[in-house]
Amino acid sequence: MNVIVLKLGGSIMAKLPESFYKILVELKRSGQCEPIIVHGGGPEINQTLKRMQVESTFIDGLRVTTKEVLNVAEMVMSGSINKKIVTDLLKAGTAAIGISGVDNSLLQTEPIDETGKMGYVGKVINVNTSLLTHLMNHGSIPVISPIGIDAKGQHYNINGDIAAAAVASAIKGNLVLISDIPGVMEDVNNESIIHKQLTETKIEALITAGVIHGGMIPKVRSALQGLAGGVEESVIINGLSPTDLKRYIQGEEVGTKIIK
Ligand code: X2W
Repeated sequence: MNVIVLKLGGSIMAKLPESFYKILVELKRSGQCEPIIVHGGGPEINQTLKRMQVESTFIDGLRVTTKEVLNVAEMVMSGSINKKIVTDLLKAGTAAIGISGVDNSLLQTEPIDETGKMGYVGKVINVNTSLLTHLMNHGSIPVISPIGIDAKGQHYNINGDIAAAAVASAIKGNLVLISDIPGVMEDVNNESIIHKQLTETKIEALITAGVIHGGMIPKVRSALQGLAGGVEESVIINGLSPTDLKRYIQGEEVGTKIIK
């Protein structure tokens, strides 16, 4: 089974053209890939917290998660965002089932940081892949909200890129991080080039040089984490050009491939 784990971040979801889901469904229907979607929702969580006048802070790109913030993250991601993606997939003509990492303990989680300074932020220690295989065998695309659960039943907020890398590692699929740019870009002699392949050493050098910055940092780090965890291939591609997804699945060189 050619499983691909697609990560859709909150900022790209609002901009994705309808044809993105249509092309994905066509690729699934023709047996070219078996997709699993893991989503985020950072901007939507920010908006809701702002409306509720709850402050939130980030440490190293991760949201410090109090009980109140956790409730909002779960409500927003496992509720409206998850069901919006399921609806878009149904409209594109496929069966899709939205779940969170809590359902059947899909994402078994532990606190990411023992000192407690991050609050309820989790790291994935195990993925219940049998649930995913079951859903795919029934012809459905699993759509996963990155909320995890520990052995005692406590829920955790997990960064979407980290959750996607854990799912891809566990299911031995390819990790496809959908972005709103064509890949990792750099200005060379006044020309914008796309890095077609990046190794860990090159990535660290580009981060130090400030070429890779902001939201691209957790993306490339998750891609590397995925590779370390057994993912065959990690790639960053442009969701705004849906044919890029098709070209990637069909073996063409698109976006930025992250290799060991
Ligand atoms: C993220 C989960 C959402 C996310 C948060 O609360 O924002 C942590 O930082 P994007 O849209 O993929 O960035 N969780 C722990 O990852 O959303």
